[in-house]
Amino acid sequence: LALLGELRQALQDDQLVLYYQPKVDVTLGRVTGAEALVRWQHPERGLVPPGDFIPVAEGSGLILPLTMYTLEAAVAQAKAWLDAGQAIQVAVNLSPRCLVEPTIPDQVRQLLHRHGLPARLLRLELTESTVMADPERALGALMELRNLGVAISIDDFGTGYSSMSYLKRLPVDELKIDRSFVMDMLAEGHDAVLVRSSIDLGHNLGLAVVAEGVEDEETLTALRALGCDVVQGYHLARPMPASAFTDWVVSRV
Ligand code: G
Ligand code: G
Ligand code: NA
Ligand code: MN
Repeated sequence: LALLGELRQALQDDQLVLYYQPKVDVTLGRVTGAEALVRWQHPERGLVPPGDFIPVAEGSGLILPLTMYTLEAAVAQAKAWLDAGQAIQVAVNLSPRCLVEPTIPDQVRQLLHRHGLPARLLRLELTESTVMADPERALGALMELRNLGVAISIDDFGTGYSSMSYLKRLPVDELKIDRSFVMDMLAEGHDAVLVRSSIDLGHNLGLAVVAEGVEDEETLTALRALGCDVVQGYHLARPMPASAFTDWVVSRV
């Protein structure tokens, strides 16, 4: 595969860049963190979205070095923000393959140590389907990560099939409602019901609940009324380069 070879080269040539999208506290409007979203700055094709190359990396072993690359960049950025006086927690998406890779927890531990970043300023996002594909195994891996002090989210909640008994046992502290439900919640009664029950479920399990895909003020108002904790979406801000993120945070206070 030509793309795979190019992607391998891209890692060596530092062509991958992280964009950051703010996560904002619903009641106070404070920034609670930044989700790191990778893009490929391709010399000819321009900015390539992750949907065009993450699946290719996942289909090969390349997802592991790619993930270490994104983790390294995100941790370095969080440390730079911290040194500049902003404690911003960065969230990195982990592919299914990474969760079953036994060396990941130790690599994360070393990475945090090397950069001098407090573990609580790193969050790992795993989709509901990643975790529920093999919940026993996920439980073990997540325990190791959690013991480091890293925060863990269940991403794309509502798109998979969670077992309530596992959800209760998983060492996670945040549930992110998938954007497909949030985006249509004002028009689709079913989606509104799903959003509301996910918020209640999350709270009953002691988790913070994030709604992603918030695209307008009306949805934000509805989520606030439902007691949602954190929002993320184009209405707040689009994913942006680190320097723009820094400016955005500063311009809000
Ligand atoms: O940024 P965008 O909306 O195009 O992201 C599309 C998808 O790519 C999302 O599902 C997101 O979780 C995934 N993604 C973005 N960055 C990363 C990454 O660094 N690692 C993995 N595994 N997935 C990512
Ligand atoms: O799969 P994951 O939850 O990691 O997806 C994050 C993706 O959602 C990123 O690709 C990001 O660009 C996209 N995204 C973020 N906010 C919005 C939004 O308000 N609307 C839409 N349509 N996509 C969004
Ligand atoms: Na995510
Ligand atoms: Mn998601």
